Amino acid sequence: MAVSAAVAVLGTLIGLYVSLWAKNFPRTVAALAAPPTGGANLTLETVAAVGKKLSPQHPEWVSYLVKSNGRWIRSTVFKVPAYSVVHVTLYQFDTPTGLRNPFLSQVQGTVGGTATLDGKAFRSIEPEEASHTFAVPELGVFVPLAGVPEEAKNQCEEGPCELTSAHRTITFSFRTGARGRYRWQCFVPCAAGWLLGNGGPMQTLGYMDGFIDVV
Ligand SMILES: [Cu+2]
Repeated sequence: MAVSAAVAVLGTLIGLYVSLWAKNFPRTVAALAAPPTGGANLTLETVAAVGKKLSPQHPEWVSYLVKSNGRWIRSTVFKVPAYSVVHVTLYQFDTPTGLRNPFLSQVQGTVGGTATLDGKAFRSIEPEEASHTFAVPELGVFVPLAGVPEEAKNQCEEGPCELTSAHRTITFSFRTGARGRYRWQCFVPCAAGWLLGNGGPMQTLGYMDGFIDVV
């Protein structure tokens, strides 16, 4: 009887894992066409706490959001065209956590090998200033995102954040290649309260990592 009970409990747990977590996939958001270049525009933001509206289960989790039809959506699955240039504008509302690996504080794999931070071109930042990274390892794209200073006034407490709150603006472009699904992720251990900062939102699709569907 004890064995049957244990098997039943385990079966229920596996069922819950599949139904509540493994099948939980954010909806895909298409990047907007950028007609003169034949590419696409992707507008993202990072928030220190995603908020109840966008994540009732985990309102305090750190997250990326994407702009779709004028609204901020919690999704990390983006659709972009193949063999084109994707122009990314990223509003960063979170404060620094710092990178463990300084190699990732360099801009790599973008068009021209650079990005802009608040309107100024840059090729690297101080590793401890990083709040998040936008990285697509299979495409060689790594962009470190400098955080809002800890002492900044008017910080956004929970997402979705608007541009009236303290933020940094990062822009960069990268080229896509063949069709396929490419993983992207943050490499800053930004999951506060988790072991080594790498649990929770760093491991759950829809917060600090996702996919780029090149179609
Ligand atoms: Cu992050």
